[in-house]
Order: sequence, then structure tokens, then C-alpha cells
Amino acid sequence: QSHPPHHGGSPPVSSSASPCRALSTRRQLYEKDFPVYKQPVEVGSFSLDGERRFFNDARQMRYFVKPHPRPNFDLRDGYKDRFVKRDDGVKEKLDHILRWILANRSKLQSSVSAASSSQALGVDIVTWRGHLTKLLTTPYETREGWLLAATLFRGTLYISEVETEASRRDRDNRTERHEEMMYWGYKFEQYLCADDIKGSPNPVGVVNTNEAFCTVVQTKLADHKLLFSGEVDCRDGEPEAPAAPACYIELKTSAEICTPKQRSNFHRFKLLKWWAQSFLPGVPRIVAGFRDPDGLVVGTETIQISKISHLIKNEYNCWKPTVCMNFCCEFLSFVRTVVREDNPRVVHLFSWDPHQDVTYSVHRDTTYCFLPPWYVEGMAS
Ligand code: 0WD
Ligand code: CA
Repeated sequence: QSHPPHHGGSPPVSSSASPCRALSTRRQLYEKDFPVYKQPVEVGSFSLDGERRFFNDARQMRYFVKPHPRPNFDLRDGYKDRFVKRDDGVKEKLDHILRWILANRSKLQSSVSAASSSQALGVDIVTWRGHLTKLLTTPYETREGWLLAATLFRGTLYISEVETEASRRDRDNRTERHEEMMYWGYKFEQYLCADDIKGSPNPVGVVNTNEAFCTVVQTKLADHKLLFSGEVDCRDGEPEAPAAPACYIELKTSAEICTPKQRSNFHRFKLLKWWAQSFLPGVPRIVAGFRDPDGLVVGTETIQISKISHLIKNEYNCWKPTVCMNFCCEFLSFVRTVVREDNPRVVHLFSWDPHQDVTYSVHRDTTYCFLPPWYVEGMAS
């Protein structure tokens, strides 16, 4: 079952002496058995406050409050006068995760066995969940490429995204309509979330996108031990709710579905992204708000992540979870084969554009370096 991936049209250039220079993203290569993916375990969490300051606790956790079946949420409300927007020109890289690791090192290391003592943390990969989501959806992505920087430090690979030129251009050229629609998702969260377990949502409050609650989970994809963090919208506050991450709920908005074509597109494109994002950390459900073009939420629906693969089965030429997971797994193997030098000053930059192979370049002592001195020094002491 383990056919090594080919390389586009060109002959494979793989040998044990010189690792592959490229990795194919062709879907057919990844139509294999679903790889082993262990149930993700929450090993901690952290919060970012309204000024984007890090706290090693769950102070930004919010509680889900079930909406009326026919709500009338106005997602445009407050955009002009009650919105504090995070500066997305500030690149935080892995900094928040690294701060969490330094503060919780003993918890992680206590589980490091003697056999893996060459690893300071007992994990193979550290990254954001969002980066893994991009990898999962790569075999089906036709529009946006990516750049992922990788550094091997004390036996662990750190993977951090680098903004592409195209993404930078898009960010600089957003229309006013697009800017406003980006707010709608956060406004929806405000309508459904309370700050306290017995509290109610406060739709007249300020929406501040600096605030975040992030879970840190550990899991295993085939032979890759992963530690990653992802932002969580809210949790089920009922006393009978399961432990994290199974109590978490992802909130989403999407355009109202009126035609069979719209339903098909929703299944083929949007559900792929929604599935990948929540499957990774073991978040079991999404509460989706469907909105009209004026930003009025006309209905909500709960979507179980475990049922998404059945929902899409009738779509022609649809995405497959196994392709997503196998590609991600092969990419991580590829990175681990390529990156051999254990050095925080070396970055291998993996690059992908739609309809191309993944390739890489090596950078020493450049601005691509992303492990900060405080982390490198903190790990040494
Ligand atoms: O600097 C960067 N290139 C990135 C930074 C890219 C992705 C994430 N981040 C950081 C931010 O610090 C953010 O707080 O990661 C955190 C979220 O991490 P994640 O969970 O790994 O990211 P992802 O799964 O892509 O997004 C989860 C949520 C989004 O919700 P929706 O429903 O839209 O998928 O995190 C939010 C957003 O609400 N989010 C961000 N918030 C602030 N800055 C960012 C961002 N760059 N990206 C996503
Ligand atoms: Ca969300």
C-alpha cells in the first residue's frame, strides 16, 4: 500500500543518498488507506487578550449559547463603531506556541521516554493547526499556493508559514465589501458566545479580533508525533459535556444555499476546509450560520465532523479525507528527510503553487529564521 509519490511528469530523483527534490501533489497518488491518526489529546491551552498579550491560561474561553432556530442576527451591526481589528501585518510566526512550550516544558518532558531523549520535547513536529489545514487541502487547492518554513531544533521540526507575494497583494487590495465580510464571522461568534458559563451573549459589546483562546493538542499521524495549537471559538458549557477537545464547537458563517449548484459547491469546497480544520484537533461539531447578502443570518445548522464524509459521498468528483491525510503525512515525511541539520539558524523553505510539485530552498542566517533567541536560549537552560 505504500507507493512512493512520483514527481509530476519528470522521473523520480529519489535515493537514500540524496533525498527527493520535489513532492507531487497529484490526488491519485494519495488514494490509499486512511493513515493512523490518533485521537488528539489536549495538553494545555493559552489566551491572547484584547491587546494580543499572551496568558498561560484559559481566560479567553467562551461558552456556547444555543441560538433561536430562526435567528435574526445582523452581522453588519457594529462594523463601523464597535470593532477593534487585529493588525494582520504583524507576523507572529510560532511565537505564542513557543511561549506556551517554555512555560509548560516540564509537562511535555515528563512524557519523554529514555529512547527518544535526543529530542528535547518528545515530539517530531510543532506548528499551528492552520498550517496543517493548508496541507490537508493542498491536493484540492487550485487557487492559492503556500510557503512553509521549517527548522530542526533539538530533534523537533518547527513549521511556520511565510506570507506569499500573492497573499500579500490580496491583503493590500481587499475591497471595502471584503473587509466588512471578514468581520461577519467574528460578529456571528459574538451572537452565540458568552464570557461566563451561566452568562448570555452581549451583541452590543465590542468585537476585538486580537482576543483568542487556543488549545494545544498532541497526536500522532502515522509515525509523526505532532504538537500543534489552534484557535477555538467556544465550548459546550453543559455539565454533561465531554472533556476537551470534544466539548469544543467551531462557529462558521456561509452564504445561504438556494440552488442545487450552491449546495454542490458548498459540499465540494467549503466543507473540505471546514472538515480539515476541525478534524485535526478533534473538534466534533460546527455550528454554521447561513446569511443573506445583507449579512442577516436566516438559519443555523449543527454539522457533525464525523458525518461530513457521508454528506459529500453523492457529489461527483469530490474530495476525499484519505487523500488529504495521506498527502499531509507524506509532506511531513518529505520535510523530515530533507531537513537534517539541527540548527535554529537554518531554514528550509518549502514552496508550493497550484498544479506544481512542492519544492524547497535552503537559507542560513536570513530573515526567514523564525525561532527567536529567547526561545533558543530558554530551551538551552
Ligand atoms: O501569521 C500567520 N500567518 C498566522 C497566524 C496564520 C494562521 C494563524 N495564525 C495565528 C494567530 O495567532 C491566530 O490567533 O494562529 C491563531 C489561530 O491559529 P489556527 O487555529 O492555527 O488558525 P486557523 O485554523 O487558520 O484559524 C482559526 C481561527 C479563524 O477562524 P475561522 O472560523 O475564520 O477559520 O483563527 C482566526 C480566525 O478566527 N485566525 C486568526 N486570527 C488572528 N490572526 C488568524 C490570524 N492571522 N488566522 C486565523
Ligand atoms: Ca470560526
